[in-house]
Amino acid sequence: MAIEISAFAWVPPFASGHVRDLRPRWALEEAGLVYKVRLLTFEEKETREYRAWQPFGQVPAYRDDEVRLFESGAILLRIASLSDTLRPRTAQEQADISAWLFAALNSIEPMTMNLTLPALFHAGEPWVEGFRPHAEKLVDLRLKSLSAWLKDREWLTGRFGVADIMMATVLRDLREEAVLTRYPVAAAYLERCLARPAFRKALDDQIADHAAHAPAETVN
Ligand SMILES: N[C@@H](CCC(=O)N[C@@H](CS)C(=O)NCC(=O)O)C(=O)O
Repeated sequence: MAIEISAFAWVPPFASGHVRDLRPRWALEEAGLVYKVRLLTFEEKETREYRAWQPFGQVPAYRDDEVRLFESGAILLRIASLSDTLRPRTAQEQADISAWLFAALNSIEPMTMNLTLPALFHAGEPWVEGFRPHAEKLVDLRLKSLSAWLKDREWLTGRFGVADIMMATVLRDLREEAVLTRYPVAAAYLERCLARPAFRKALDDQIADHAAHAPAETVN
């Protein structure tokens, strides 16, 4: 199976290590599947050819011998289906993995982005500080529920899988936020996920790709 994913050749330093191709990279490393990374410039993501693969001009996109698709959640489910270690073994396990993967994307990520993006992209604008307590309260509510679920569990479903990869990449953006320290169960779960060698490899590879393609003016 010839697997290829897309990623950006370079992003500014604040984003390096956080771009969403980290998700399929991590899943493919867990699965032990061989894959290629197609590195794109910002101009290439606008081309007709790339938009036919990823209609929004975003990364990641994915293809193998049988399918091509986009959206990191859909990609992780495809990778799981190809992997002896990540593949669900029962209908209920498949349902649990889908439910938790969508929960990470749809019930938690919008809240975490509300909290982190204003400070990143609107720093200094007058509305940001006023919005922050509201955003933090919504994250707080979600972390409370997640912590209750994880209390006596090592992973979201019976064993480590792509739902955990998705949840960990979402929660990771809260690592600098005080709100996570109020939820030690969720924080410990996150660190458990990030301690996996496959995460480290995916992270190092993404950062190395960006470093290798940094524009000359950004290199000291
Ligand atoms: N829902 C998409 C989001 C992908 C996404 O936001 N990718 C960002 C990088 S992390 C991107 O390509 N941004 C460039 C753009 O939107 O033009 C997914 O999960 O795959």
